[in-house]
Amino acid sequence: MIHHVVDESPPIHLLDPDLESIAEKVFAGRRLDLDDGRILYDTRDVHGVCRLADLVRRRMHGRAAYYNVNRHVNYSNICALSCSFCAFHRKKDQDGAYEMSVEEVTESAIQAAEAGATELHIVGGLHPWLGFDYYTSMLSAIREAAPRLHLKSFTAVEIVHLQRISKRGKQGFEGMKAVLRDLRDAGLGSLPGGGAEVFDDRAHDTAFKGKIRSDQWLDVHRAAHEIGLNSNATMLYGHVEGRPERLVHMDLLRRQQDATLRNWAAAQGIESAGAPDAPDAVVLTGPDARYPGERLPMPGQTGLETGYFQTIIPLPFFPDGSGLERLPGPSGLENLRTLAVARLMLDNIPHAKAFWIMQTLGMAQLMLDAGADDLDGTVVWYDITHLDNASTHQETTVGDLRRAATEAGFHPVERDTLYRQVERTGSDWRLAESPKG
Ligand code: V47
Repeated sequence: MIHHVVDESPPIHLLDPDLESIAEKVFAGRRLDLDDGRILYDTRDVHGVCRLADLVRRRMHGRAAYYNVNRHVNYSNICALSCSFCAFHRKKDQDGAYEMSVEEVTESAIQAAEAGATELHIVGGLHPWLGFDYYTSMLSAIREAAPRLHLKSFTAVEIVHLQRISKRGKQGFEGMKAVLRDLRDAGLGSLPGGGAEVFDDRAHDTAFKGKIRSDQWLDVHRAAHEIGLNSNATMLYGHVEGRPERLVHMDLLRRQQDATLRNWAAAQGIESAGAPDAPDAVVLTGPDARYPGERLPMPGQTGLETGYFQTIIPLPFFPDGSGLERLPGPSGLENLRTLAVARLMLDNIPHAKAFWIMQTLGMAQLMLDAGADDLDGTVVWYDITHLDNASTHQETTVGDLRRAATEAGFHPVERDTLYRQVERTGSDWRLAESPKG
């Protein structure tokens, strides 16, 4: 974690008087409630919302704009589910269906490591016949061949699938933890935030029927956090859900993170971090000199091993090629607002990511001024959206990401998956010394 001196804040001009009581709370580091969230979504002063999110972002991260050097590998698109929002899945005999062998995945990992990647993001469909062994062998083969690569792998729905096929016999939460331990021992470093979609049963039954619901998604991440793995959280929006469901989604993530950070603080003997009018809340976004050191478990810290949600990643829905092609998808302004609202509401998740692949690099650049502190990475072979489009295999260079951040007035900072600063010369990299004191 990198400590930042908070810049002198320029005054914030709000055009909507309804935003003033919210601004007071933000200035004081108080928690926003769901009614505040509704106002942030309904106000015409979307730029006022962005300014408030920017204040919070600068308190936490100064002018740093994080990115990483990463690669995505989708080991198979064959999936037992057929979610209507997803353009990626195929059935076994369908055109375009594929699965990679452990050797092929490992070869991609070696190439990624040789190109200087620090992270491999590995996800795939719920493959109907690959055994549990395939997954553990994949992780351990990569760890053997490319030991410095952090493996951010498998969404919560894949973990539930792996629990089913692992034949470990343990059910429920303890079974999840056991499977996660097996995966961790094989080389798993953290969980990506995918598959959360939106935590609402009606939207779920329309667009993601058959996929795990919010309670199971949250349980998988809680299990990961309990065994010391960090994870991210996505929110897929702009399809069949509405703004109120997005706020519920944020609230559920926020509650779970409160409990995780509270338990960690109690076990460390750290005084309760409660916000003035919400004693159970752990608010990281206030004018608080104790962030991050006394608010978050730091990587490598000895003592209680606790993971937590590192990053909120709002994902705008892409209708093309999906079963919901009739829908228009969210507008640019809605994307900007949703990122800013997520930054303000999710006051206990340290990072907010503008995933440039889905937001576009130009929009991600604007989002740096509206709450985002992370652009994701250099990413090659991104297949989840835009599958049949020749330009689907998207890559940006470190130079492009750094230029985008600098042009927007930020300091580009390369990070590893756990947000530790990376120093790099070409494909050679090492972790920077963390600041003392
Ligand atoms: O879970 C699927 C989404 C997610 C569509 O953790 C779609 O650092 C838009 O989770 N339109 C996968 N989105 C991507 C993901 C992710 C990406 C980058 C970084 C991280 C991280 C996580 O993509 C899926 C689903 O929610 N998705 N189909 C679509 N048509």
